[in-house]
Amino acid sequence: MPIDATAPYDDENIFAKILRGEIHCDKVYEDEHALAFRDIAPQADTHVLVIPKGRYVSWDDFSLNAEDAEIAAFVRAVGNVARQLGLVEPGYRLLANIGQHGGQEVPHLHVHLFGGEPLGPMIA
Ligand code: IU
Repeated sequence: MPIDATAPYDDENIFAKILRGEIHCDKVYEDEHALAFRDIAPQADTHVLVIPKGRYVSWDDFSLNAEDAEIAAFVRAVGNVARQLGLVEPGYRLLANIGQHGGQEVPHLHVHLFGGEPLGPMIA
């Protein structure tokens, strides 16, 4: 059931629990502002989720309410993950689902990073 991108932050969502260390994840990257881990249901050879450590429901919430420095740090972290995984050449894909029409299921902002194989025209 897709979530409402403007809902208040739910501290019991699964990614909040992963950030608190209450639930295990297959971590590939972590810095002060972001965590990246492998998706449990991968849709490509490499499928990683990159999340900010701050309490943001969606891209809408993040872009409205995060400090500029936090936004910059998150964008850098996404790039760092791709470089660390060796995906820059031959390339990769980023995707963020936002709210109902975007099909967002988990109410903590996450960017999907797909790669490791030639990707079709679109992966949702
Ligand atoms: P979405 O953009 O909110 O639709 O994507 C949520 C993703 O989170 C989806 O690809 C799930 O497979 C993934 N995921 C996960 O990696 N670990 C979990 O415990 C749960 C979902 I729940």
